[in-house]
Amino acid sequence: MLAEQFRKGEIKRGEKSYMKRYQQKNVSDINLEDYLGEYEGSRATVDDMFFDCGRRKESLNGVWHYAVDQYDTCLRQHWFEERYQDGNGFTLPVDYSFNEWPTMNLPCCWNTEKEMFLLYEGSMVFTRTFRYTDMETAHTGKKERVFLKIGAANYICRVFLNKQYIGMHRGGSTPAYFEVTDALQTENRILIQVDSARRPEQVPTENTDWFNYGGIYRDIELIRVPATYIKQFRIALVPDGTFSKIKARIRLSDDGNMQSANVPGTAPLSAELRIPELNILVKIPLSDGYGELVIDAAPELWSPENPRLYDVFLTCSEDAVSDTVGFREIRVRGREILLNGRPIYLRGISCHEESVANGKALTDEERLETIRLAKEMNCNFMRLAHYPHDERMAKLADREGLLLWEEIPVYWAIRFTREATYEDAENQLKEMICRDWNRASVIIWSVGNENADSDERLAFMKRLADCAHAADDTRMVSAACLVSMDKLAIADRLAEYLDIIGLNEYFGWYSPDFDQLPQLFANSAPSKPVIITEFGADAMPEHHGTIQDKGTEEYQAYVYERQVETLRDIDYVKGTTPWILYDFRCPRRTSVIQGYYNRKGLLPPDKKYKKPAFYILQKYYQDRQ
Ligand code: GCB
Repeated sequence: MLAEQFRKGEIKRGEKSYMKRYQQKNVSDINLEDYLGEYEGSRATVDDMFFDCGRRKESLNGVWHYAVDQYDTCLRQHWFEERYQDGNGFTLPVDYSFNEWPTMNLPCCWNTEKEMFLLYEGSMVFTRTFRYTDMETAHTGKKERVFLKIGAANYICRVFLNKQYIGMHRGGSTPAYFEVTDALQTENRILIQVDSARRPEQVPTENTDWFNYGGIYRDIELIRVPATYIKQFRIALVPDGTFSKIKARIRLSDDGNMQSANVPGTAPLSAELRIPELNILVKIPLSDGYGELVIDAAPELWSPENPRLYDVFLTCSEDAVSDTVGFREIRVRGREILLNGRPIYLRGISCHEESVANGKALTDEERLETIRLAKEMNCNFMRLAHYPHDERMAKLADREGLLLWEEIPVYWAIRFTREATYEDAENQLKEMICRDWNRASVIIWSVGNENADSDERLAFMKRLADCAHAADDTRMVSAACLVSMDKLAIADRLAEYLDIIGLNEYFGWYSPDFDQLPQLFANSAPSKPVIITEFGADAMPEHHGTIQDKGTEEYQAYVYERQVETLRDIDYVKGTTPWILYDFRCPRRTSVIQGYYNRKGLLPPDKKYKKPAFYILQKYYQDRQ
């Protein structure tokens, strides 16, 4: 019956439906090679993101059914079409049963959910049902638009709703937004396939020094907006050294048909900005869907010591958003970093996003614990390595008063000559910038880490640095560079395109000769501030010995002592983020002192106590306040 209807052309399920392919090519899914090709379209990118702070959100977190789908059978067989329910006589046995599958509470990293998933990399399929009521249309007669936001899914996710392919997203640490307005019904079945496989052309590539967690590990939400909505809302202090102007920029989702703006006799379209505590209530004129305004204001400046935040509200016709923002100025003058016009030393620490219990899907308590530990060490700065952490982290840092470095996973040997890899990296960079643009705590965008200085890499990373500069004129751009061991100097050619030079050096560990460290600084004459973005040494928790014994807490403390002794006197070093706050899972680390963990933490993975090096850094930072 179905086949007959297909033959007669009475049923169309889209160009690439399983049945159609089956009939046209006379092959079934088992003989399809390019089964992925049809899931490349409708890719969610930075262009699909929109400003969502202060918006009404419906959470789809919670219980989802799942199946481990090692061979991508879901994609090959079009499970999302639910053919067995069609009632149209399809007789093949089916290889799935959504409602009988086991369940998992999302968001989470599957690796920490079950022991058998710990090392699993590949595809998993998640599904659930949910109800949707179109409130807006019911009450006002106006059609609302609905978007699905996935806070993060590592690395690729593909979304299907009510038997339709909605789209896909690449990049494991930035959010994906999909419009689902036309696919929604009252009763809905959603299916999300997540693929955590490491691949050489991805960003990062298959080789990193951290654990490859899989899953949908950040919030899954539905967001409702009016037909035309506020797509972008950026607000910051004007970085002109006067601390007396705030600039707001607004972009609508289209050219501004929110009101009858183009109809003669009606008021021109504008947005209304309100910051009650600054007595600001202004209209921002919009033309072609865009408007910006510089407003005289004297906000109390945000700083780690005084993390003053203001509630801001923006409305435009039927749409309204809000945010809580701090106003501060960060810039570079010569070899100095200035926060609110005053030189600052960045007393930092590097940090991965991980806990033993939850992998990357941290709870807010765990994030706060990280911030609290940094503050206890007298830090005013943290390097969120090596990929964008959850957006909550920057919101907490805004509130708690901690400056942040945010980074994309352009890590080690990326496929620098492959244009699609560049586009992926650039998209991740723009998504990170777009997501956290209003966060006062974020002062540096980093475009990569420890990439060897080749011509191809220089071209790739220069493009990224230019892109970050173009996207944001209120922050600094940096990268964590390698020491040039040939010259024993800071000589990375990328430095020319950065505002601040990040430098990873491991004297006392990978480079055993400490005396080379002062020599390195003597051989270098950077024209910009330098942050030592990494130094450190492994110490197995509670493993003791003398300062000759590598891998002991004593040796790690000795490395910290020698490092700070040298670094404190280098006038162009304007900050340090040693490697790293706590030990983290790492498949590459197989030695007996490591046990599949990178042990350079100042705390063990469970953060239960502090290794002695913690106190050395704490003391150094106290002296530098
Ligand atoms: C580095 C990397 C970092 C590693 C660290 C190490 O230079 O940037 O990701 O984990 O060294 O421990 O070797």
